[in-house]
Amino acid sequence: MPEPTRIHYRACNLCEAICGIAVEHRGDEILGIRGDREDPFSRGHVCPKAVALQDVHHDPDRLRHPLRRTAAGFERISWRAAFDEVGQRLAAIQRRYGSDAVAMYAGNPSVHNYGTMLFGPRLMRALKTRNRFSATSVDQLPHHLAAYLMFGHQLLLPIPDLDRTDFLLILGANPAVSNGSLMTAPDVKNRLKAIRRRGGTVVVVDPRRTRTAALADRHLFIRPGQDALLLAALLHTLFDEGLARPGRLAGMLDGLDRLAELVADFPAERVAAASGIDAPQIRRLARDFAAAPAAACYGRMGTSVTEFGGLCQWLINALNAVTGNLDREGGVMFTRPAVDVVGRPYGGGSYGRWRSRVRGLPEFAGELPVATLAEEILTPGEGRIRALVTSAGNPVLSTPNGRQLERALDRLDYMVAIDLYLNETTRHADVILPPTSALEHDHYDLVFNLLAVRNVARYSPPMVTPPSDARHDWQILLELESRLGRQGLRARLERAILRRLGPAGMLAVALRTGPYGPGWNPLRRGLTLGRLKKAPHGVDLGPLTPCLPQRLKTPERRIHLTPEPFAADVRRLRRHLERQTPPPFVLIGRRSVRSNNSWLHNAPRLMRGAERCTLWLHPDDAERLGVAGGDRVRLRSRVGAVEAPVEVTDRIMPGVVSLPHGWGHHRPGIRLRIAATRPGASINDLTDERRLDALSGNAAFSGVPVEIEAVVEAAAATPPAAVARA
Ligand SMILES: Nc1nc2c(c(=O)[nH]1)N[C@H]1C(S)=C(S)[C@@H](COP(=O)(O)OP(=O)(O)OC[C@H]3O[C@@H](n4cnc5c(=O)[nH]c(N)nc54)[C@H](O)[C@@H]3O)O[C@H]1N2
Ligand SMILES: Nc1nc2c(c(=O)[nH]1)N[C@H]1C(S)=C(S)[C@@H](COP(=O)(O)OP(=O)(O)OC[C@H]3O[C@@H](n4cnc5c(=O)[nH]c(N)nc54)[C@H](O)[C@@H]3O)O[C@H]1N2
Ligand code: SF4
Ligand SMILES: [Mo]
Repeated sequence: MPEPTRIHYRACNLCEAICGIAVEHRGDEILGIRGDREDPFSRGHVCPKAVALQDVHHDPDRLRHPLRRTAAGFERISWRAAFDEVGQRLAAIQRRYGSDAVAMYAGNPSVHNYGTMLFGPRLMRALKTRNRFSATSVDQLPHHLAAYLMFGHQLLLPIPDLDRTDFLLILGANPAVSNGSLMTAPDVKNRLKAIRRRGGTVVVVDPRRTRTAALADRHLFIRPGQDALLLAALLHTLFDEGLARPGRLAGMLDGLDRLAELVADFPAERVAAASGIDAPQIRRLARDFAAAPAAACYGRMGTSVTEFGGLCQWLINALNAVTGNLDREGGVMFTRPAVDVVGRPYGGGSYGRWRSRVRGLPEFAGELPVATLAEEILTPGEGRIRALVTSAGNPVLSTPNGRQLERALDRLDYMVAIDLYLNETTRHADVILPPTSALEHDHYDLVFNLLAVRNVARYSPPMVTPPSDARHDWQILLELESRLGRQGLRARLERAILRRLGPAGMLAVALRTGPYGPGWNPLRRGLTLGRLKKAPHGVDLGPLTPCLPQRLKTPERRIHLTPEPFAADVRRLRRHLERQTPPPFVLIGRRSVRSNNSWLHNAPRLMRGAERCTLWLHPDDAERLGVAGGDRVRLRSRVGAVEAPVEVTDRIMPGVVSLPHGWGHHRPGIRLRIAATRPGASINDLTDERRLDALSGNAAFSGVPVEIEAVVEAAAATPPAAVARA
């Protein structure tokens, strides 16, 4: 008898918007994916990427068995053989060279998979290595640093109260394309439009006129990497014009006067030239922000991945606090998720407890900046990294100077990758351990419920049962931990219990003991996993509510407005302002609605249409270089060179060029047949591992100086993809 057609409701886990989706399927075969109209949070919204869940699940290139590299290429091996080999090789390297000889890198999909979230950190700890890395240090690390130093916990991240704000100032974020980040807000475009519909204002500051800018009242072009100057000038204006009014926060703030002193050198008139925004515009922006009944300043990637990422996130928090908009309805607020990781006694953060061996970069929350990974492998001496575990990451395409990292990976004694694909990074591994696809496991948004503009909760069961010889990420991680971690009776018992509980059992306990749970009292009602299972469209737990000072994790429950590391770093910003000699061209990135970092380019439906890996160039610059749309140019930075076709557009500032990240699928030996047909070039063959936010160690992708030249006809014989500098 043919299987009946069913509708399976779940959360899309591809990006931070966590849209509810309805998957029509017959057994394992997916017939269609649409938005779940009954989801109270996402209200039927989906983006073009949702279908990738289907494409990835059915992708013939997706790995379904462990692979081992041999001289003749990768061969299939059993799970047992794979685990045995990995366990023995990593243990032997640690015995011989010490724990730090094995490094681990966790990529972005880790945070979209609660099994990985619960078991990945355990493996990291079991390895007892100081060489832990993740995509955090090419992304939101400055946000965590600011939260840790100002509010006492790295995850106390202020979230814009999007649905109630009267004034939204967006710096370096493009939610209309990214669907929001550190601001989980499905259907974000309509939420942005609603601000203006109710009489509010949206201002976007970006070196590109983005799709988000198109939805705003005002768009200001800014020179890449200069947001810290703009923010300092906004605060300066507030103090200068008597507009600093923290309101009910006044009694919880430490350092208001100090803040005024620190921004004293940055009047709007002084930063105008460097930022590219004239002084009256800056002053007007500060006044409008201060005058709004409730306002939220929100800065994301464009502010975070700069040389002053830490200062930016600090100044953004300060701007919100000084105007009384922190912890205010319609301002920026803290969430109260059903599984409250902030309430736990551990994991609050740490800073600078140790430094990286080669460059002395600071640890944050137990991790080192990934921009230093390659040199930690390549630089000889005691403490050199000799083996690497990657989990859900593609650092060859996603971290600065990917070419250098490729060279480094070839120098490792051993590498293991937990990944769905044989790609630019995992091709360097000795063993690849592929987990189940998203539809084969259950799902709960441990991270994004913490970052959502409303308190919500939703549990998604697996849609299909995985094949009997498949392994989930958490099972792979736990198996490795059991071979590499402590071996005492207690440790073994704990792992045996966790193996039985799995992520769902752990979730059940966390929900029961969480802020909405009944605890262990059988008579009390409250949010349990059982109740979530009966609510396939999710449960709405209400809007964000003020929670300060109770929720602060600083010793005296006070807000530190001027933590010393930031105060000291202002000196660097001052020097930067004095030393402005802009290079002829600076490079920034770009995201596309139909990409997801590096890993959805094998989804056939997302790859249709025009070439996307193009270089955006302003018409004046195109004329100066003598190139037109479709011509190829060569870009050169300190670390390398790539070629790309030009797209001429006035949606970018003169002197600024933009190339998307996540491309460069021309590398030999990968198994991504669709991606390889349109490989594009990797922007991270140009980005520079030495350009960092010196304070946090976050990569400074934005504003990389580049030289550009037209590719002359004769050069057409060279391969169309990227060419590394010798
Ligand atoms: N120049 C430049 N570089 C950037 C950025 C930029 O804007 N500009 N953005 C940065 C940002 S914000 C981020 S987050 C990073 C991302 O950096 P990474 O996380 O290193 O890269 P991704 O492209 O997300 O690669 C994810 C990998 O995980 C695999 N994968 C997908 N799902 C799963 C799963 O469920 N389990 C396992 N085990 N594997 C899975 C995919 O096959 C892929 O290999 O890139 C950063 N790099
Ligand atoms: N479709 C799609 N969605 C995604 C992703 C994806 O790859 N594709 N990736 C996901 C991930 S991992 C993340 S972290 C989020 C990121 O989410 P966002 O931060 O919203 O996304 P970006 O497109 O990186 O937006 C950064 C913006 O900053 C601008 N910018 C660059 N330099 C500067 C600068 O110096 N100053 C200012 N003010 N602006 C600058 C860029 O032009 C860009 O518009 O998106 C997530 N969602
Ligand atoms: S916006 Fe994000 S969560 Fe929503 S459907 Fe698209 S990829 Fe999935
Ligand atoms: Mo990210």
